[in-house]
Amino acid sequence: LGPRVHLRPPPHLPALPIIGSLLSLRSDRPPHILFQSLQETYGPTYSLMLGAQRVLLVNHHVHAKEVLLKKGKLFAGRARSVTTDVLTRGGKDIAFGDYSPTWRLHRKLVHGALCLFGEGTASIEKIVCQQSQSLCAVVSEAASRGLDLDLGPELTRAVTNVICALCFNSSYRRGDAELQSMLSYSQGIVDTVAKDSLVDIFPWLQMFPNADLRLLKDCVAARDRLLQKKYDEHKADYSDHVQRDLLDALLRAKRSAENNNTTAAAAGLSDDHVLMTVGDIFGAGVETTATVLKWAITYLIHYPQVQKRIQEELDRRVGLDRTPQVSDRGCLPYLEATIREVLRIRPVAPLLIPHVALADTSVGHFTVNKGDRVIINLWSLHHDEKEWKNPEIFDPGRFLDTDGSGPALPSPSYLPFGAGVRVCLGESLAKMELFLFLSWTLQRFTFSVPGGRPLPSLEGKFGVVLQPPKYEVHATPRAGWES
Ligand code: HEM
Ligand code: PLO
Repeated sequence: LGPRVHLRPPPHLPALPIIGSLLSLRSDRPPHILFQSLQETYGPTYSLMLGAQRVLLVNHHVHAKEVLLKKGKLFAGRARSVTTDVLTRGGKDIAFGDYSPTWRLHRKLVHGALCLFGEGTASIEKIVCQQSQSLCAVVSEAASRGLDLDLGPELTRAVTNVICALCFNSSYRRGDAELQSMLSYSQGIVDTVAKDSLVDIFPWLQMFPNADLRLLKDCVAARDRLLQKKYDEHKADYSDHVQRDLLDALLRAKRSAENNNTTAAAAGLSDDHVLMTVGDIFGAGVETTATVLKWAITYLIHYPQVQKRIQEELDRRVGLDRTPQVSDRGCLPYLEATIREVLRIRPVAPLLIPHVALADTSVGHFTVNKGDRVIINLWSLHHDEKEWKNPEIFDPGRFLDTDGSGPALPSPSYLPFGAGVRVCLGESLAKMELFLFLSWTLQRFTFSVPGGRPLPSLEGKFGVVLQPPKYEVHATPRAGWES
């Protein structure tokens, strides 16, 4: 008798024909919180039906790691949906593209291009420091004129310029029209794509175009115009001898396949694939990092004592005579712990991107069928009361070792970037950006809400990324940085 004998289907929510478990999912709470609370009735791993689609929900780290790491390849598939197909021309990108040789090739190409840039990470560091400098100049200018500022667009411009440099070897000035258009189409996409909106649950609803789908299509069209323009420019002055950016790296791979008498399409390097890969990196590079920076500032405003302790650490370890650099990371453990805590308490992608089982398999003692979707509820992992004391309290101290001198990983229930074959491709870039942008700004400014205004909400707006609210901050230059 093998262990398989004990396999059984997971507990499941009630389901009706056609509408599936929709009646049990009616709620005014966002999906990650609803899925977390359903554990009380069904246990940490359960299944439900979205229309005719079976979905497995995983709310505990042991099963999450079985899916992502131990059986990573078996669960590396992605589902198609109406909205992600609009965004990615039918899954021709990395994040929403199914497991395939093409997907693997594009991950490898991006990874290689980002590493090349990194050569000792010096040149990415230089780009991020330039943008930190420019960000600080804008904040300083507002502060000197006594103006409060919505930091959101400023942080977004800074991270956009970093990813623009890496993807397209270009950057934007404040107020640039193309940047403005990018900010607004990207928000439109974040608001509409991959939400398990009715269109995604009932594919036949697309015959009745709804407002979300219209908005998404318009925003994607605007994005595609921008991507196409960059692509045409790069093709026009492409050279085999210089690789300026990610787009050049992809073009080089495409040319080399073509020189070997393989058609670009056969090699997985059609124009569509190249454009969608750059679109992913550009989109992921902007929306994720900008979102975390906004959450970080929001929490620092709520917890001024944390802000003060980071600044004291900066004063001690970096001082006033120079700006922070990547090599300071090791000696600023409290800042590092704060970044980890922000990523815990408000994970950018609280449900990751749904995975798909590529074969019949199992999770724990539960059977999983080929084609089932698997949603890892990162929110549940990061708010598990057995793993995290008072999970809704923001406390960077949890990520410090006992004597407070170095960072620590207090629980295995922590996966802000996912894990395994589908792990985030931008983890090290994102961490470097978070560290540099936060250390540069906190060295110079103290952030607070303008006098008399309420603190910004910590609730977050659920979508393909979990977004903080918009609000204005007051920046006070620190001693030695008054201009
Ligand atoms: C995927 C988190 C920044 C590129 C993911 C996933 C998570 C994640 C949770 C999904 C993993 C899964 O489905 O199992 C984050 C966080 C970031 C961040 C918290 C910032 C702090 C970035 C950046 C880039 C990027 C800067 C681009 C350079 C990607 C890509 C995927 C991905 C391409 C899809 C991977 C695949 O499906 O094979 N990220 N990410 N991310 N991320 Fe990130
Ligand atoms: C963000 C809006 C852009 O206009 C398009 C885009 C591309 C890639 C997506 C990203 C959006 C949101 C965050 C995603 C990323 C791929 C990986 C990343 C989903 C929709 C995460 C956090 O998983």
